[in-house]
Amino acid sequence: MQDTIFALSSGALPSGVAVIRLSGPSAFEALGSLSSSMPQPRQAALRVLRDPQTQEPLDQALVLTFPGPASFTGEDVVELQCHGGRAVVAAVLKALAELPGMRPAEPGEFTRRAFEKGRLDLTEVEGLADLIAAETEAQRRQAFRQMDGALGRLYEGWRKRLVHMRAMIEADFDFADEEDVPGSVADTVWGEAAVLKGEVADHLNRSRSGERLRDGLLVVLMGAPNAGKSSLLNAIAGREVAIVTEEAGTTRDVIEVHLDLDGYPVTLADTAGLRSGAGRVEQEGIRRATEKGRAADLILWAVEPGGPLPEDEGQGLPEAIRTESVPVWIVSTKADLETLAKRDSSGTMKDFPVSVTKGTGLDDLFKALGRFASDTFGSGEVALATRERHRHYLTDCLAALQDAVSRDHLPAELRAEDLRRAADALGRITGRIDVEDLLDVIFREFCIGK
Ligand SMILES: Nc1nc2c(ncn2[C@@H]2O[C@H](COP(=O)(O)OP(=O)(O)OP(=O)(O)O)[C@@H](O)[C@H]2O)c(=O)[nH]1
Ligand SMILES: [Mg+2]
Repeated sequence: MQDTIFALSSGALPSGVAVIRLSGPSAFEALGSLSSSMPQPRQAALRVLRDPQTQEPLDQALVLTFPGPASFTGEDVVELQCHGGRAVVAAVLKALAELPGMRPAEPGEFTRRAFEKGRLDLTEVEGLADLIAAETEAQRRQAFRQMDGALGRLYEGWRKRLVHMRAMIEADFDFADEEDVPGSVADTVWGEAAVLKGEVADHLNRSRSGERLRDGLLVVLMGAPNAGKSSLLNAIAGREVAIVTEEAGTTRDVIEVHLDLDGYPVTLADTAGLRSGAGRVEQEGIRRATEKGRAADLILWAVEPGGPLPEDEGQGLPEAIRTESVPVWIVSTKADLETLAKRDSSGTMKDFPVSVTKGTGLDDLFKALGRFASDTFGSGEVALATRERHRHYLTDCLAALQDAVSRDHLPAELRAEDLRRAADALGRITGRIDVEDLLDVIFREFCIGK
């Protein structure tokens, strides 16, 4: 018989209310030991919670019961809504721990039980983790959709189509000798497989944007020393995050701030100014800056009046970044100092004049960044793959479909095996198939009590 687990499921103490959750076969019995009588299922009731040994009152709480299997975990679940004092919660948790069959929950264990009882598939579990971690509106929307099963339904729908295709091929073998089977069923199947292949490929192409939404867009500030990068970072962050001095070569480490731009998550990174002939520490800073720039979704090239442009050899964007073809915008800093001529000689880059001293131009830059983010993430209406894990198995699925469709010189049995591989890859994303090794990694993301 499984242990009954319990944990504080609400946040840090002290708080107005603290929710302690119990799940497992002894959950109702435990509630019976702490309080006088059981409430109706799923109806809140006020109860005095008492120490089972001394009968001393511990707190007065709203209690709720959710009989399995129609509960979050699929087991009997009890929720105690206590007062959120540290000593109150400690006393209730201690009383629970002393009851037979009860033990504190591991991180993510409630959700893991929900998965094991088939209440959630793995994509829904991941969506739930993302929902708890969501910091911006767009992240919340994406996570909610995934927790609600949008991604799982998409993959499950594809998997069912593959199972159907295989069944059709089997049927084709069974009835091959009979006269009245029209044409070759198999031909239709390979046509369907080709259509599905196209859908998977499209979905995979968009998956980067789903992953980006989880992690945030990376915008990197680069430019020559003293161009005003750190001043810009501080102005955007609204606080003194980075050190600003008139000395060239102030910033060495990469300094990141997390921003919420129109609901989209953006990480803005300040980096060391690029120049040759720098000392050892600064050189390391420049190496880190270059590395960051290569991973960027967008580079903001800061240039003070008369400073170097991205395309300038030697002082401009390092070659290693140019080959990555990251989009670059120019931010013409210190616009208060002189009237700026348009300085992008090619005329293809956006150019934003800003003055941190006067506070001008920042709004336009903000708005453009917000548009950049919303263009990158799209409308957000479709279910997107959100993790490397999804992309990995989608790639397997696509390769298997490619084999199935292209290997038309091989017998149908072998091509049907390709379809099975494609279906299995999808099953691994939803957790229908053999993912034991992954579970610890996925559930470890959760906090205790979820
Ligand atoms: N007049 C004027 N001065 C500015 C403006 N922005 C920055 N500065 C000055 O320019 C100098 C360099 O600014 P930083 O923000 O440290 O420049 P940086 O690009 O981060 O420099 P490094 O970290 O050395 O690469 C400082 O003295 C700032 O006060 C501005 O909008 N107007
Ligand atoms: Mg700096």
